[in-house]
Amino acid sequence: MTSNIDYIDKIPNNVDLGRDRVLQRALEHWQPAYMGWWYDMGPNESHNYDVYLRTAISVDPEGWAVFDYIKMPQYRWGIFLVPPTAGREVNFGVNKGQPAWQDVPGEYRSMLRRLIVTQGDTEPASVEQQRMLGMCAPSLYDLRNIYQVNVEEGRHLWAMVYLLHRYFGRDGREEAEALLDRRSGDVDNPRILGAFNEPTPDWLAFYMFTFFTDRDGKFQLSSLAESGFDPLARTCRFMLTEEAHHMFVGETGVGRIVQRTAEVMAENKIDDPDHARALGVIDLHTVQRYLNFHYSVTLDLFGGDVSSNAASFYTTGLKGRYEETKIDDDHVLGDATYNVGTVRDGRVVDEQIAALNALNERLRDDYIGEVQAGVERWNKVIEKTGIPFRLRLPHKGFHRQIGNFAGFHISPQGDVLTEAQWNAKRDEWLPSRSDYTFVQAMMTGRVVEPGKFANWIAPPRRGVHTQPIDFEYVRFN
Ligand code: BYC
Repeated sequence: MTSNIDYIDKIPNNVDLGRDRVLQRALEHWQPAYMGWWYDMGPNESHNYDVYLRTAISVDPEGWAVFDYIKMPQYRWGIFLVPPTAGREVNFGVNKGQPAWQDVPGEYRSMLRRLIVTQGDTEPASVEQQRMLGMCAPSLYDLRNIYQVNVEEGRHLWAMVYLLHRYFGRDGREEAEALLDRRSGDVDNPRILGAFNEPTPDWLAFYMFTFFTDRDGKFQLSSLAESGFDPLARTCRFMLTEEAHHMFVGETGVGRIVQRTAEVMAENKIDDPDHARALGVIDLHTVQRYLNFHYSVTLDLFGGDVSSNAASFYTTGLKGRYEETKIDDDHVLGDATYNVGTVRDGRVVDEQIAALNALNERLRDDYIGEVQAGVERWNKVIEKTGIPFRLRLPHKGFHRQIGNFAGFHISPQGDVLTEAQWNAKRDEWLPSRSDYTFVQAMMTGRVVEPGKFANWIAPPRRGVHTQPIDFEYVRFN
């Protein structure tokens, strides 16, 4: 690879890249590999499009969201940490009260690296999962939004790779390379966490993913933003500003789909949601099945309900709870307890365990609270049209592969069933092959006329940034 390109100039940053020769050399190797990955695994056939994107060129209010047309391979994937807080301390665990670490504490090195690698692995995975969706976008507005999400996931990968290169030496560089080698869904070299190996085959799945799974991103990043390892905390804080937009895309995307369906049902005086399909919209039962799938797969991302890993991450001060510093307790959790669900004698029951071992479950519960509020907002959209249907979150134990509920067959209502009973209902509860076929058949071509939307989705309330809805968000050249 040629190394006479000035990568440092091309990479907006507030980490003084230009002064760090070791880091520069590492990035000179990694950057071309990243671009190779983007050309192979980034959004399909998009490299020559001009896309109206926001780019972060600094962390201050004027610089973190600069809008302009850009070709995605020329997007300036920058490295940003929020400014340091003077006197910041480790705020929890056995090291509570020590100055926050500016370098990797030697005894926690491998644990910390593993957290950063796991976080980093999800970012390119999501781009890979979504790479074909541009071909069937419901509008230029939505096409631009998915591309925005994709370039920012790319930037989030950069954020983790910066930490690996800057703080972990040779094994950090190896891990950074491996992040570009694994592939979502690959049998031999898959992504690390389950949900990131599932396909995202259509736009309903994409919106569900950005609503549910990106929100796991928010809660995990928030916990890492509490880390005693200050560079990680500061990196994650900046990533969270971008994550908010991804969840917005998901929430409004599903919201616009249910709005369109419910409006068409109301106009045509249809009571039975199953009859909506004939009118070219996605029936609400199918939306519910997608919801059940993405919610349950995302709940697994929080890890086991009882986890000694999570206890170690916390005790050492590497990964906190959601909004750790706002919680009013001792931040050590020596004697505290927490309730986790489990199956006993064929029923779901609560079991009290040491709070330290239940930190994954606690974060999952924080997440569920926020997700529930979003589902209620979707239901308000349906309610306004007068259609009586309501979306629901299934029971926490439904369709779980990780944790106490894994291996059991639990209905959306929380009943423990036999495998045969569960299988008999499977297609009522989760998207079936025919649901996917139906949804994908609706999304065969993309809508490219500015201001036009596919029949199955309502237009958004407003455009991007200061632009109107019929703005030419993508130019195909
Ligand atoms: N799939 O002790 P346990 C985002 C493994 S999303 C497969 O309960 P732990 C984004 C686990 O690794 C946020 N394997 O787990 C969203 C462990 O393996 P080992 C990503 C799983 O460690 C959208 C074993 O099972 N960030 O940013 O307490 C688009 C025992 O598990 C899974 C993070 O996740 C699974 N679902 O918790 C783009 C933060 N769950 O040790 C981006 C960093 C568990 O036996 N990661 N396992 O080999 C962590 O904090 C933790 O690794 C986890 C797991 C919370 C994920």
